[in-house]
Amino acid sequence: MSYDIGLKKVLWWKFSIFCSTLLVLSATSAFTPNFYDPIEGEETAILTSAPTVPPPITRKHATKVIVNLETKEVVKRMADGVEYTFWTFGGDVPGKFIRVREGDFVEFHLSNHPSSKMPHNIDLHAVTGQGGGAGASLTSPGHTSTFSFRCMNPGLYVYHCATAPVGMHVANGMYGLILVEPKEGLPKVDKEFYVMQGDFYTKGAYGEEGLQPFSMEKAVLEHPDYVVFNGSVGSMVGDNALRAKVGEKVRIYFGNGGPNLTSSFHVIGEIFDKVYTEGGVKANQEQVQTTLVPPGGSCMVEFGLEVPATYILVDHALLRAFNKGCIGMLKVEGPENKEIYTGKQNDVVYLPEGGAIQTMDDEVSKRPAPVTKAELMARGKRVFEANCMACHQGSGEGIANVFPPLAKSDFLMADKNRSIQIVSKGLSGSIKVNGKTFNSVMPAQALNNEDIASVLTYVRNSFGNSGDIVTVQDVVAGRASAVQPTPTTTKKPKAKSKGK
Ligand code: HEC
Ligand SMILES: [Cu+2]
Repeated sequence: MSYDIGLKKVLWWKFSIFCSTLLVLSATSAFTPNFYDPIEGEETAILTSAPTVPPPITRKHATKVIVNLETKEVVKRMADGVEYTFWTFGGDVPGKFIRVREGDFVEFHLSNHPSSKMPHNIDLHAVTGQGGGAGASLTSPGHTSTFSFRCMNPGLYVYHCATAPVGMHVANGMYGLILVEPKEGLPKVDKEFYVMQGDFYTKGAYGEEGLQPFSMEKAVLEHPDYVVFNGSVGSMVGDNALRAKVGEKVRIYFGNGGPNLTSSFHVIGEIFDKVYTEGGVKANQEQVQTTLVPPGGSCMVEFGLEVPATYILVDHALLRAFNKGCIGMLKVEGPENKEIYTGKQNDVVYLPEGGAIQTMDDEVSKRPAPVTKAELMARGKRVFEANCMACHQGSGEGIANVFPPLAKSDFLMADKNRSIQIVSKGLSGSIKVNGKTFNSVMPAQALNNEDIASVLTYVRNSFGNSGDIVTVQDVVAGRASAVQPTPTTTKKPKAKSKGK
């Protein structure tokens, strides 16, 4: 008997344990998703405009982060004299930088300004879910949409508008970056910058003034007129240059909004100590010169600054840099370190054959030699325009501190023989022209005697100068008395050297 009761009791006991286990299990999966970090508290994200980055996250737990972002269509400067109607996230291109932490639960509020002509939405590459949030966030002018997502994967992600025609919304500037910081944070650096590249397609050619409409045709052909960093030509040059100091370590969060071009991101004068390619959080390459960043992609680069210089950010597809605007600057100040970089130490005339290399072709030498002043002047003008103007400028005015003037030049007019030697043999070292010191190099000009006679007659009788003519015989005699016009003494390195 007692045995029987005992068995029943044991069975009942086992059964009840089984049931309560089930209950606990089902409760766990239904109400506490503890595969994810528990959300503690709530905060509103600080959003910043390029090149500023929100401060690093010091929080050690996941939280609910409220992001309020507004889409706005604004007319802004594309280049000097050129305006464009940019479609933006937050009023600027690129859109606001969003910084959250792995595990955070983001409540995203996308507002479309009532003045917008278009509906807009947002596809965040950091989102795990339908369309990256695109469908959930489609918002008409004057409305706000809300959706939430969990930051599952740390990384640097592009976000962009995904409203049809998507290419057009992106081409008009609708992109930005969201950084999901890994739980353990990113390595500490002294300065962080936000730089994003984009290509733009305008009806008019590069530099054509006025408010430029978007060209769908050029966008489809992938022939941009502008390729820029941070939304306009010159956004980060001169007074707007990024700034840092020698000894600092910097990180650039670099994104490419495209829509079409892949960037060959490079900083002239620096080497990336570390690159986190493709927006991942693992530095997977070191000592990198140029890194590829595709449209809709990103990377982080880190480098230490050892010497002062103006470092130039470019897309190393260099015609984009020099002809379409893709240039930025990082100005670094601090003490020189000549063990790393000396600056120019010496610059002397290089005359491999003891003088200008003669490239007189037969055609030219068969032409009748100019004799009269009119003949010398006419030929001299052509020689000047082809050979001298690039440095001494169109009216011989020169460029302050770099190229001395020929216009009203006391130096030029004082000594005819010396000027023959300067043109035929080049000139280096310190000279004084109209009271101003120049200490540079003029290369020997590969000109025949007729051209030298002509150009010197021309410059000595133009731009406010007047003197006698320089004949071919003068040139022959001057060259025969060939001594270097200024001895090619070693120049002292300039006091202040500049990086590239
Ligand atoms: C690549 C640039 C360059 C070109 C091209 C050039 N020069 Fe110069 N020139 C200079 C520089 C720099 C100096 C000053 C050199 C120095 O500081 O020692 C100079 C000096 C001179 C001077 C003496 C200073 C003065 O202003 O009177 C004369 C004369 C002169 N150049 C004439 C010419 C003529 C003529 C041509 C064309 C045939 C020419 N240069 C082409 C750069 C150039
Ligand atoms: Cu849009």
